[in-house]
Amino acid sequence: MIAVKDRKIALANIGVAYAAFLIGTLAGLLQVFIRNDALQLPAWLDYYQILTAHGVLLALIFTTFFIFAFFTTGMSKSIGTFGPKVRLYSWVGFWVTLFGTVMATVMIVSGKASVLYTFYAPLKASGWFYVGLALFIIGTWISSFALIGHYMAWRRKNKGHLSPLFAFMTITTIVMWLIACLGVVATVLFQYIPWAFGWTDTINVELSRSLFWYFGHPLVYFWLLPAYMAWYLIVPKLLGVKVFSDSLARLSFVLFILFSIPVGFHHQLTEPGISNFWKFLQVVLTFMVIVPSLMTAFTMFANFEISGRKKGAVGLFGWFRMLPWKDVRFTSIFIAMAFFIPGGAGGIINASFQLNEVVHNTLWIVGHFHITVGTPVAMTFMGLTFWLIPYLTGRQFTKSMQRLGFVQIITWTIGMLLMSTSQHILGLLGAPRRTAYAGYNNHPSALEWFDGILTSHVTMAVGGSILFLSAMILMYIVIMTMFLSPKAERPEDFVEFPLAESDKEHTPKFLENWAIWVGIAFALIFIAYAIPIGDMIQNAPPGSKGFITW
Ligand code: HAS
Repeated sequence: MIAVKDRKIALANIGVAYAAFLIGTLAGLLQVFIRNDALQLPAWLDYYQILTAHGVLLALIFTTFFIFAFFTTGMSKSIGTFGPKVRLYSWVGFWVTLFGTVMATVMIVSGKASVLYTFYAPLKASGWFYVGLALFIIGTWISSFALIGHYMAWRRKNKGHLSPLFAFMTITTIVMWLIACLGVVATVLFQYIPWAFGWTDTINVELSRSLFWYFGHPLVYFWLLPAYMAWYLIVPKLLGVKVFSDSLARLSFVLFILFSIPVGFHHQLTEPGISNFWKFLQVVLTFMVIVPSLMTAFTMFANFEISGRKKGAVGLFGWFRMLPWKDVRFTSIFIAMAFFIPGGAGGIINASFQLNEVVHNTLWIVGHFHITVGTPVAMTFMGLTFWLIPYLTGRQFTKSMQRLGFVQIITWTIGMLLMSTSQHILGLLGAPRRTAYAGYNNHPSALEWFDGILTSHVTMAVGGSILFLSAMILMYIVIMTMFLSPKAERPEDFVEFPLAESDKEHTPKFLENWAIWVGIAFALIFIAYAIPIGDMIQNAPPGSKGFITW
C-alpha cells in the first residue's frame, strides 16, 4: 500500500476526473437527442456550448486528471514514496490545472466559449477561456516535473540501473507530452490570447491550426499510452504471467516519442494552405507511428497465448477460453483492446490521403474517436478504476460491485457498438459532424440518415442513451468505492495494485538514454515542420478577425 499522503494526491485527481466525466457524459446524452430533434434547448443554452463541454470535459479534463492519478499511484508504488518537494509540486500542479479547468469551464457554461474542444479560429471565445487552457497546460507541466524529479532521485540512488518499467513508461509519456504542448502553448499564448483580448486585430488561422495539430495528435497518445501501460503491466499480472518483453515494451514507447508529434498535418489533409509534399511527408510519418501499436497488439496476443498454455490450453486458440473472463478488471480491458482493432484500422483509413477526402469532417471521424479514446482508453480507465479507487481508499471491491462492473462494461460495449457503428456508416453516407441538426430541411439525402437500422441517427441516439446509463452505473461504483463500500478489514479484503514483473536483465541500457530520443524527436519535428511553419509565418495572409457565431 502506498503512503497515505501520496494516495490523497491520486484520489484528488480521480475525484476531479469523475466530476468531469459526469458532466461530460450528460452533455453527450443531450447531444444525441438534440440531433434527433427530440429535445429543444432553452434560449440560454445552445448545441455548440454542450458539444464544447462534452469534448473539453471528457477528452481533455477526465483523461488528464485520471492519468495523473494513475501515474502518481504507480510511481509511488514502483519507485517509492514521494519526497516532500515532489508532493508539494504535485499538489501545486493539481491546483493550477484545476484552476485553469474551472476557468475554461465557467467560460463554456456562461456561453462565452462555444468553440468546441479544438477551439479553431476564427471562432473567438472570451480571452479567459484561453487563459484557462494555458493554466491547465502549465499545471500539467508542474505535475509532470514533480514526477520527473521523483524519477531523477531514484536514478541518482540506482546509478547504472534501468528504472522499473512503470516509471520508464510514465516518463516516456511525460516527455512526449511536454514536447507536444509546445505547439498549443505557442498558439494560445502568442496568437489566441492577444487576439481574444483585442491586443491584435487578426489571427493567422492556418498557423494556429497547424500549431494546434502539432499538439493534437500526440494528445491522443497522451491518452493512449497510460492505457498501454495497463495493457503491458497490469494485464500480464491478471493473467499470471510476466511482461512478455521488457525491451519491446520500452522500444514501443520510445517510438511514440519519435513519431507521435511530426504527424499533425494528417488532421489537415484538406486544408489549402499546406503543400502536398509536407502533407505527404507527415502521412508517411503517421504510418510510422502505427508500428508501436502493432507491436503492442503482438505483445498482447503473446501474453494471452503464454498464459493459456501455462494453464494447459491446446490447439491454435485454446488460450482464448482460458483467459480470466470472470475478472472484471481483465474483461473490461480486453474489450477495450478489441475495440482498438477497428479503431486503429479507422485511423489508418483516416490517414490515407484519398480516403480522408471522403471521411474528413463527417460523422465517420466521430465514430473513429469513440472507438479510440471513447473505448480503448476510457474503458481501460474504467477497468483500472474498479481496483484503483478501492486500493487508494482501503475499501473493499465487493461482489455486488464486481457484478455491477460487468453490467457497466456490457452496457458500454452495446451502447458504443450501436453509436459508433452508425456514426461510421452515416459518415460514409456524407453526414457531417459538428452540426446541431441532422434533417437539413428534410433534404432527400439527409432523410436517408434516418432510415435503416445501422444507418440512422435514431440508432446513434439509442446507443448514446445506453452509454449514458452505463456511465451512471460507473458513477455509482465510483461513489460507492470512494465513500461508502465497507472498509477492508481482513487481509483478503484489501485490493492490490496488480503490477507484473518485468525482466529487464537483457534490456539494452541505451533505451533509457533520453538525450538520444529527445534529440531524434526534435530532429524529426524540425524536418516535418520548420519549413511549412516558417512559410505560414513569412507569407502570412492578412489574418482573420474573430467570429462569434453563437
Ligand atoms: Fe485518430 C482523428 C489517424 C489513433 C483519436 N483521432 C482523430 C480524432 C480523435 C482521434 C479524437 O490520419 C478527431 C480529432 C478532431 O476532433 O478532429 N488515429 C489515426 C491513426 C491512429 C489513430 C493513424 N486516434 C487514435 C487514437 C486516438 C485517436 C489512439 C485516441 C486515443 N485520427 C487519425 C486521422 C484523423 C484522426 C488522420 C483526422 C481525420 C480528419 O480528417 O479529421 C493510429 O495510432 C492507429 C494505430 C492502431 C492500430 C491498431 C492496433 C491494435 C491494437 C489492439 C489489438 C487488440 C488486442 C486484443 C491485442 C493499427 C493495439 C485482442 C482482441 C481480440 C478480438 C482477440
